[in-house]
Amino acid sequence: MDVNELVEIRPQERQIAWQKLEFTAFLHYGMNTFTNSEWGSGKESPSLYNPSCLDTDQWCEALKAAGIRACILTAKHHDGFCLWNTNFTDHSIMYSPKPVDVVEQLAASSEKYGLKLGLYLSPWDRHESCYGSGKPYDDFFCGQLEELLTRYGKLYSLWFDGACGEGPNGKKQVYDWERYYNLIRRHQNDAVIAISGPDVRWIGNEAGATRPSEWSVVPARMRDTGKIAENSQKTDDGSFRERLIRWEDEDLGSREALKNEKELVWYPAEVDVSIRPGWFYHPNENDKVKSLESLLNIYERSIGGNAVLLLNVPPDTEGRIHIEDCRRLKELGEKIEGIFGENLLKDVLHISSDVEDISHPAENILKNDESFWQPIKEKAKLEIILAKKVKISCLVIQEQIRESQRIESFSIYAKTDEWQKIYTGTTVGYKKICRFNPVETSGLRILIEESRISPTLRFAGAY
Ligand code: FUL
Repeated sequence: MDVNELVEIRPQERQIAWQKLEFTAFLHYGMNTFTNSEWGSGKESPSLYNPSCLDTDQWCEALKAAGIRACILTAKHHDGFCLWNTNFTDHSIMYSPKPVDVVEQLAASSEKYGLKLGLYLSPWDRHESCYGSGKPYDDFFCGQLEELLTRYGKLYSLWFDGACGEGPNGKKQVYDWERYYNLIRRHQNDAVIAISGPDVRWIGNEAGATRPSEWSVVPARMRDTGKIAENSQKTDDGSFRERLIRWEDEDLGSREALKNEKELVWYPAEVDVSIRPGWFYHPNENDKVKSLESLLNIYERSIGGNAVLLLNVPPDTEGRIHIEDCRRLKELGEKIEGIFGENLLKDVLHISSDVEDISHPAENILKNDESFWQPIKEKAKLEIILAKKVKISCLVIQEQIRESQRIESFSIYAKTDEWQKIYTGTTVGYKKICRFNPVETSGLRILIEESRISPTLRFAGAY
């Protein structure tokens, strides 16, 4: 693959809008919440679903406190129990003691709180009798999907799990993915289709592990739904949630990795990880909510590692987010605000670069808009001189991904008595959070050492 072809691979508008959300939440809630399990059999009675004080406003409030901008609800998990008033099955909330449409409630709450809404609809359905029969199940699934796509306003993501097993009759369904995708594009063209879908790539583990070099330009074969299913969870096994990135999946997008590929795509990564050990709420995990330190670390490595963070926060049997999770989310939000609330690159005396291009000058990186710096050279240096010294331990940089992903390696220097190297990195992409030992500096240099033709930077911030 020639380098000119690499930079021709660019994101769709829906992928850019999704990436800009940065911090999003998963809400695993449903029958499993009430049976204290992770995977239901599909044989559970709807009478078991009975939240005592369902409050989706409270969910949104808890998420907002952390700075989360969107949420994805499990409208139907593998057990087939539906959280909305569907016409296609009576295995739903409508036949439970609490016949309240949760999708409708959450759609209203998320609108009220300014959160985007996405839905998880498990293709694998352990309850539905036509599962595994081919077209009849595809009709059933598309019917459900269409209800979700047309009744609850604008959706930002449709999330299809790779997990797939046999149905109640022992048969396995061969999904008509193209038909599902067409239906989504028809009704919700701005929504991304995630995981078993063409727009958003699963990072490949559920433990919050990330790659040091995360590329959004990857081989088209990564979208193969068969492969995605193969790598997904196959049994209800807690150890799967702890598995990290396998070494053979470490490098998906370097020039070396792509050199023999025939077709490439823009397929950016999403990190899905739970705030607790399980995806669903379990009372015995109330003291196992991840620490602030661990969450902040995941936040910085994922969002600051060219990925979107999808942090799972499971509502409990009352139908509320548990107080422990609420506390942690609030602490996390305060911490993030404390770190990233004020960009210390405000009093800039002088900004310059060694290769100037008048249409994309260096000062564009100080504006928080779509404009960008772009030297017409693979290697380039950008220098920022500050009016007074600042103490910093972090630099955030962003490429203009509309121009593809180009930076392959870079270094950062701080001006103490002399210029001192404080960081070396590889990919940047949508956002890179570069952490280093605290340093007092009156200037910064960003050296782009390797890039694809001509790199871009649209933002730099020091904290
Ligand atoms: C997995 C599922 O099997 C889990 O239950 C959970 O929904 C997770 C996000 O995806 O594949």
